[in-house]
Amino acid sequence: MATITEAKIIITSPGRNFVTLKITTSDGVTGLGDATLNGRELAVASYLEDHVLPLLTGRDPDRIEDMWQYLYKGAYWRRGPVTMTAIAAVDTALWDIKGKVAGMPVYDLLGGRARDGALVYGHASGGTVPELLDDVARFRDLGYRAIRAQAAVPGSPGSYGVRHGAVYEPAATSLPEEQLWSTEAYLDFAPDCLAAVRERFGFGFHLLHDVHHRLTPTEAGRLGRRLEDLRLFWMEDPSPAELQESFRQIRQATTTPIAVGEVFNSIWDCQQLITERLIDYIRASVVHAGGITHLRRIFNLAELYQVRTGSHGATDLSPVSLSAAVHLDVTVPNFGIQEYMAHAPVTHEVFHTSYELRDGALHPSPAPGLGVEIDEQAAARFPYEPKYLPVSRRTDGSVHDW
Ligand code: KDG
Ligand code: MG
Repeated sequence: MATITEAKIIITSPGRNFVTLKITTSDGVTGLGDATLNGRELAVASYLEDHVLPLLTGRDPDRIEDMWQYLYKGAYWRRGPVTMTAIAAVDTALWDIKGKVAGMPVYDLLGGRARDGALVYGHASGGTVPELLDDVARFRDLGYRAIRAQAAVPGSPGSYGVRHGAVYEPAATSLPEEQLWSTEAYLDFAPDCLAAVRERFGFGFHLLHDVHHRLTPTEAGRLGRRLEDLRLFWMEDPSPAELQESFRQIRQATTTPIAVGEVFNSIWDCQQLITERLIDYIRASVVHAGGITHLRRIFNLAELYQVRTGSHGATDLSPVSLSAAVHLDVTVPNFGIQEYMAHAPVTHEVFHTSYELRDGALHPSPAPGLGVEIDEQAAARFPYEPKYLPVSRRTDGSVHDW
């Protein structure tokens, strides 16, 4: 029996911060897991380094489910983003190893492909509506069949999702930037802005929009109703979702499809949302929801309730978890869409990937495992840089959801 002989954490910042777990077995097989928690990276690194790595040496890398239960139940303290991201890293690395040992891509270990590739959506944005329209045109020219549209709201400088450089990167400052937010200005602006996209480009592609947790259920219901004629693929994170039952109010107010879950860590965060069909798409990710093992459980529950998948895939999810997501996406019957924000070219100096974007879909490679390798020498050239996500404040100075 092979055993785990080495496990180490690689912290690197090629374009942005990433925390990666690398596990090596006695047979010399290596596996990678993403452990990046944007703005709180070192907490997960310490959880792994100080409390998990000492438990791994000598264990059987084949027993993925047992490892998951051991780390989850064995900690006594359950759930939460730090714990679940750390478990995800171990889980993902073990699936990578199992695939390499079997000589199979992870999607074959998961039952084989149910589709050729995973439809993705790209992120169009603009400081003004005309700029947004130009960006949508660019994504259409690149062959994207689904596009998220965000624009700066006049009078609300803290608008979410507007790219300033080549890559959208909200965690950009060494202390949190405080941004001004006006819900009133947003609600006046968003319907006209999204209507302008449909007016110029028509309905021959999927249009998505991210509210980023900034509305109350009443406001979200009103927005969803105003957007109905635009036939959005989804309205994302209309309200913070700690109170799962509050989504019933949004649901009753509008037929605009609802997507939620990028900040969820476990199946219990979305149990009611799924089983009462309060959402249409579940956005939990491999890295923040306990790895392939636990995300598959969430997706399987969702399948029973006709809820489809739409995994989070912003650039703070490393190429390792993006690849893991795509392997899972192509196997589950209830796949909906995969978010894809291409990483900065410098990120690929460290992470060598093999998935491919073709015809608006990501295709995992048939290479054994997850098909991602890390260049540790390159990683050492990009030391960690403390970076925080912004904080939103309303016009009266009080803190709002970012
Ligand atoms: O780290 C936070 C980002 O991942 C998040 O703001 C991105 O909302 C997001 C999205 O939909 O990609
Ligand atoms: Mg989002």
